[in-house]
Amino acid sequence: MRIAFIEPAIAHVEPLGIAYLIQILINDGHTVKYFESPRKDFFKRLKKFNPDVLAYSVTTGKHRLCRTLNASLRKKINAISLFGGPHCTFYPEFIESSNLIDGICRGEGEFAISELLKKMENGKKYTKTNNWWLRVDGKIYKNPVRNKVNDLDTLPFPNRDVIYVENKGLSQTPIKRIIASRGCPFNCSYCFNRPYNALYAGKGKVNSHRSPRNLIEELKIIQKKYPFTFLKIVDDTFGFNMDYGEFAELYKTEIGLPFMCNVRPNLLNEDKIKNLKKAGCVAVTMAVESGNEFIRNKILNRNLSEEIMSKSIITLKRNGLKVYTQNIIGNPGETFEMVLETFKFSAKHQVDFAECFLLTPFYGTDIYKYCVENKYIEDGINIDNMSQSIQLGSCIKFNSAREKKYMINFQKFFSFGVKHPQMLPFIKILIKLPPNKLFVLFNKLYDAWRTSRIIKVKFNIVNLFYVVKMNLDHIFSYFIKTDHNSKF
Ligand code: B12
Ligand code: SF4
Repeated sequence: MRIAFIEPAIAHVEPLGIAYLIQILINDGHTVKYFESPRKDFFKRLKKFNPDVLAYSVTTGKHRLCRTLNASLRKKINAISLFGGPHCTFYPEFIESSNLIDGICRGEGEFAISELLKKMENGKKYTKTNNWWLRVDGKIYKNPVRNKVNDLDTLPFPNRDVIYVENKGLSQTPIKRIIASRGCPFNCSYCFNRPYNALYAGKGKVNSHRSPRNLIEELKIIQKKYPFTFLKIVDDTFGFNMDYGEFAELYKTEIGLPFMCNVRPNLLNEDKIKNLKKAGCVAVTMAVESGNEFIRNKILNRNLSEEIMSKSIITLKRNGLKVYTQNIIGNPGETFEMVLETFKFSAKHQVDFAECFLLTPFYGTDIYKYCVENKYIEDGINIDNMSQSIQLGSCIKFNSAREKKYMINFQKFFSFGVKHPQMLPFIKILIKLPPNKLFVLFNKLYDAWRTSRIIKVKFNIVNLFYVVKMNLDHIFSYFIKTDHNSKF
């Protein structure tokens, strides 16, 4: 069959989920292409490809763009439409929102899409295919999820080649990303992992890790084929079940490139940090989320003390690693004074970069239920019109419109303020102004500039051209009329 993966934006980060599916489908003998709809001649090229299947990978917020795009494509293309990704996993009822959605995949997609298309191709009955909610002859069939892939080494490596044909910027950027593990056992209320684990209860390991050897083999292929001078390991928590020792040995000798990854403070100790450093890790991202004990542990359910977070940051820095913190402000019941505690935590520890997001209670998460039960979500906002943005606005109700304005604006100056705490009085004046696109632009440009100062990635002139272009396209997508400007 001919399968077209459609992305309604210009990706600035490899869509690894799609890349995994592409390779599985190619192995099954299908012809697969990846298209980004804002690109030149998108429709002409898609039509020429003549797909049997239009496939979309969907997060909450992006679902609207994908659904609209699908509806217009289906007017002219005779194909079926399959959707997957986090939005579908947690809200399979999405299938009911358009009769041009033929299938919704919940959870891991590799074997789900492979089995479905094999059945379709061979003219077999396919209404009972695990992971899928399927629309057949106007009726919707709902199937449970199959067992999780427990041994990730059995999966083929994600196919980047097909993605890079469409998006040259991604191929040219020397920063490449991999996913080394899947799953996380913690229960943070705002994260998809708790409902994900509930969906898969009794159907496989909560957390699986690829072997260090398997990771190295994928990296060697990337190194051989593409510009590659810096690695980002995008797992939610890298090395949940490993001490990094074997990985460090192999990575240092066989790859030898600087990298960064996400860590959780309570899983770190001095030995693990030394192994990370030995491997070539130059920076880690550590979620702090809130400096206020009540918000952090009661509302966000982080189950982390301030002491353990401080200790981890100090040990990481002592071992020469740069530290990025991630912070969430605008939580239900949060006041601006509490937000300042979050700010002060990162400023006190002089972290290298403090990313800040506005809470978005995604459907299916515990915080979503909490917000609904306690009426914290703005009237008129629902799963279908909720924005995907965790950086622009907020759908949370606060004590006053003024407080909400402060939260939205403060997020734009958070990283700058942490680096320059002496500017806090000035920031406190600026946040009294109405939220505006200039603040958004400042935030985007400052963050891009600051991160480029912390991590020195080697670029040649060609790489640099493509990377700057790709990131500018991404930043300016916030300023043209896109779904980013939808309701908050
Ligand atoms: C890396 C990452 C990013 C990267 C790259 C995203 C990308 N396009 O791949 C960046 C930084 C760009 C990013 C941005 C955002 N992200 Co993000 N991101 C992640 C992260 C940490 C890893 C994604 C990944 O590679 N997973 C590994 C692959 C193998 O899994 P997968 O992508 O889910 O794909 C599998 C299945 O979902 C399924 N599948 C996926 N697509 C399809 C399609 C079909 C047809 C089928 C059959 C199956 C299928 O099969 C795949 C293979 O098993 C996840 C958390 C996580 N651990 O998954 C959050 C996550 C996906 N992100 C999330 C969010 C909220 C966002 C943002 C909206 C935040 C923002 N406003 O800035 C944006 C939206 C980006 C977008 N346009 O979609 C949420 C989504 C929640 C939701 N309900 O939608 C997640 C789940 C984290 C969370 N908060 O809980 N993200
Ligand atoms: S530790 Fe991170 S990935 Fe794990 S549940 Fe919490 S927020 Fe999600």
